[in-house]
Amino acid sequence: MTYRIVADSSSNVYELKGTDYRFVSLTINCEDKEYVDTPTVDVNKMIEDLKASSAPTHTSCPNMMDWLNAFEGADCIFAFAITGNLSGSYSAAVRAREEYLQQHPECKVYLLDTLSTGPEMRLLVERTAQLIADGKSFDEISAALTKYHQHTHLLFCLCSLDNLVKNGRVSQAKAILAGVLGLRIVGKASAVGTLEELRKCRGEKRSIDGIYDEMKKHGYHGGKVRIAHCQNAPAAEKLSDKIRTDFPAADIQLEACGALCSFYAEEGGLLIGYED
Ligand code: X90
Repeated sequence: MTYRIVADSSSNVYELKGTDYRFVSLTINCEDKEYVDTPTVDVNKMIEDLKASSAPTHTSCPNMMDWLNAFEGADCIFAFAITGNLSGSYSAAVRAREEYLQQHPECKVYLLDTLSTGPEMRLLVERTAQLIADGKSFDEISAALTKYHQHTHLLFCLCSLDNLVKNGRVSQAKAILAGVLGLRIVGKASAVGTLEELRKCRGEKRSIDGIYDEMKKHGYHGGKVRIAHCQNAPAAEKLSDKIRTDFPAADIQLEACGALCSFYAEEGGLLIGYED
């Protein structure tokens, strides 16, 4: 019995040591350039190139065949997709699961619309790897994941919503608010997998304080935290230090956003996945 974990690249998980793991890429397109989200993308250069170009930029999700290829050869699959409310990745994965189960009726596919992205997806992937390592059955793991998902959350802090607005992922009205100089939008992935604004903060210190306040308000009490930043390691470290003053033993890890998350989170952006 082979177990495999598959997630789309919005999770920023490109490899998982000791686990049969595959990712399926989203893509960023600008004029004649294409950035397929893999760990080899030079994200800093991508951001510079996109800044220098005035052409419209858009993104595209993996298609059914991308997911299907990632499933191929495994008996039991656990698959995680970016919120279906903002991307077609989950729909493509649904079709891939149907196809895969038709071709291999003996196989099993657990597929989750994470209603989220980035580091919350990482938490789900990591938990899955742990459950597999613990020798749990497909059904036990599926039930545990559905339950665990109720206790994982995503917050974000963004300095700009430009790319989200330009690509129709949040309304223009929100963009006008975010456009006010020096304001950062702290928000969360809503229950239906959309961006929900929680507060506007001026400056980095206030926004880090704001994020941590929101975490506590939403039930954080020392669980795992994964922070993905777009060219903003210092802010991620400050948030991590702040959490550790209350919870010195907390399992916190920081990472740089991959291509897709960097494109939408934009320079300075933070994505925070945490357990309540
Ligand atoms: O299918 C596609 O082309 C991809 C579209 C993805 C759009 C959203 C990406 C968001 C990345 C931004 C802040 C956190 C958002 C919370 C989501 C519920 C990160």
